[in-house]
Amino acid sequence: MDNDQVTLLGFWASPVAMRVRIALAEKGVKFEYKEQSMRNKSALLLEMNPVHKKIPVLIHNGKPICESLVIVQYIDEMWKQSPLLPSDPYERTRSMFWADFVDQKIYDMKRNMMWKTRGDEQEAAKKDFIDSLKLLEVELGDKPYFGGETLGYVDVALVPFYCWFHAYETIANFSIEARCPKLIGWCKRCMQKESVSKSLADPHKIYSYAMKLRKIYRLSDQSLGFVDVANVSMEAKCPKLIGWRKRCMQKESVQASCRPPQDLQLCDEVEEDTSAFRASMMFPV
Ligand SMILES: N[C@@H](CCC(=O)N[C@@H](CS)C(=O)NCC(=O)O)C(=O)O
Repeated sequence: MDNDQVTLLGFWASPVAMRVRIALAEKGVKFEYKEQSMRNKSALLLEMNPVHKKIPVLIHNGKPICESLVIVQYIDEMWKQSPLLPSDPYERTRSMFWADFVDQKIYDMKRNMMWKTRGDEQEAAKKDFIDSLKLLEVELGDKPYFGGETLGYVDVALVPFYCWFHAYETIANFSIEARCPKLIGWCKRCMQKESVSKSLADPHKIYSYAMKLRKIYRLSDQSLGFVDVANVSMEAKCPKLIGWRKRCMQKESVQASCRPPQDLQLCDEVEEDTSAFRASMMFPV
């Protein structure tokens, strides 16, 4: 294990990359860090994560592991000291459920709250965000950490977002601490651990980065988006995949579970602008 070659491809402001840093620090694993550009993806990143082309990627002895939660699980299984996931199957699955909740509700929602510029949309996103944090507070209960007495998988999944809170609060004009004091208490407790404090970015740097991103987002608001360009021929682009789809559709189990094409025609008549809708229904299986 001493000869292990561990490399992390990351980006300084990425909460999902911070998860990996924390997990490695908790385990005391030495690693080489390679900062990646999000605009000009390096050949190494494209080679190591050809599917999503995203960071973080952990390269362990030449083998790439992608997706932050998968990476943290891998680290936990590979380096057994200071376990992050419980060994009990039920508790383990429960941790995975809440980590997935963080991905769906905190990571994904951050996009809405930060980049939507209209008042109503932002208010709705803020409410959703606080509601999700409150659910997490309930899950934390009276424990010092989600993992119990020690930092665990859910702690690692959630705590990186703490360094984004200042940006959310300033941009969306609300106080997370006023609404979720217990959760902020937990954030501060986590920050007392070196594995966490050394892995998180400076909240003020994150804020100015977020402001720059908002400017870019506002600009792209005025140009062509996905909905405008969705009216493409999937068959021309992906003939093999369409062949597979047709093969699947010959199976009764699939046919019975999918909307027939005439339904889509009906949708065409009902909806004037169906380009995005049609694209999303193109692969009903
Ligand atoms: N679900 C992925 C999310 C990875 C992700 O979205 N990474 C962002 C940085 S935070 C990225 O690489 N973005 C570049 C892009 O979307 O092209 C994970 O947990 O690893």
